[in-house]
Amino acid sequence: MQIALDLARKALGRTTPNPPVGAVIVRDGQVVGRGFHPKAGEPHAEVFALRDAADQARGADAYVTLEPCSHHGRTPPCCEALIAAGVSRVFVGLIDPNPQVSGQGVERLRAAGVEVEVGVLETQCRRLIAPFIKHMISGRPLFILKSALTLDGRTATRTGHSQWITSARSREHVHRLRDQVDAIMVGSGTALRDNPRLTTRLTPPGHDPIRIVVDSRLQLPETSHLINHQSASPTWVVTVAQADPAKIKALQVHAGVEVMTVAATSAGQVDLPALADMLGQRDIQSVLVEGGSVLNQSLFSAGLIDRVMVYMAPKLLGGNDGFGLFTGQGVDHLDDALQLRDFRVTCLGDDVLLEGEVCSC
Ligand code: AOF
Ligand code: ZN
Repeated sequence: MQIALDLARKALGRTTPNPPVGAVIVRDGQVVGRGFHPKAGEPHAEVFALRDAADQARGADAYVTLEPCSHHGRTPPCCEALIAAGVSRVFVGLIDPNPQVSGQGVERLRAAGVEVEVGVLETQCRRLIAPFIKHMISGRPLFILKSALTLDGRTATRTGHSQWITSARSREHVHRLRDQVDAIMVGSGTALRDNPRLTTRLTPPGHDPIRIVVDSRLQLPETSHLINHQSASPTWVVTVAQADPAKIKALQVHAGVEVMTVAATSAGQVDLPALADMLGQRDIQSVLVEGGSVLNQSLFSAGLIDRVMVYMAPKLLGGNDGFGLFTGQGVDHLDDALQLRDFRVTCLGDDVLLEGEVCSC
């Protein structure tokens, strides 16, 4: 299953609206077939693994990170392909949350005499497709709050200096993350202050996520890299319905820029739950949030943070006047703290990546 997970990860960020899935065929303790789902519309992981295994699939075991499908979607059902190939046992990571499948794949396999075990490396398999699950269940994307922090919990010095808190290795890790998500989002403050490109810079090149700027007052200048910088992916500027039509028009003339309006809160800010619904309707399943503290706080207050990824560097700024992950007032009581589950710690050279899940998906 670990091999199947690694195979599935090859297509992370490329399969939406489908989940990334990996499959391995094992015979007499030897891997004889490997496959992963490369993108929606293409065959599923099992089909590639069965093709790879050819005749050796008969009587073999299959390991699939997600329940084999039972429905006719863009492609025919994988459970039938496994049955036809004569596979004897199927080990499944987790049941497909898609109501068109949801247990029926396993049922169909068992009915055909195939032994099935569900829940193999379930936590890892679930985490891998958390964006798909979140979107399937709620119609909204999974929001990943990402930040670089000093050991004393700051995102920038008191003067706003923030380049760079973490090492080159951590920053490359962030580019891998950008490569694996559907969209990347910042608030207008960060867009103005840092003038980021929000593209994926990797060798070999990765894919650029859709760039989203939350900009209630349409402050983003036309000179911003997000408006002018060439990317294969568009920039979506999200504002409120009351925004100045002349400003909207001025931004929209730029190639690859789309201005979208959503409902406003009573304070005249973009209503983030409404934005989450709109992004879900556009099949965005994962959004990497790269600040700043105002947007982070609004997502926190709206209960929209699903996953947290903090890159912590062994640096201390001192004082109590540096910038934090959030701005404004936090919770009063520890019982109200946002509790992360499935917490992971990864060393990246001298930095540490701390990750955890909020979403119960
Ligand atoms: C699998 N193996 O590799 C994947 C599965 O339109 P289709 O035919 O591509 O079906 C998409 C659905 O199939 C998707 O919503 C999810 O439920 C399942 N994805 N299933 O057996 C795979 N990617
Ligand atoms: Zn399938």
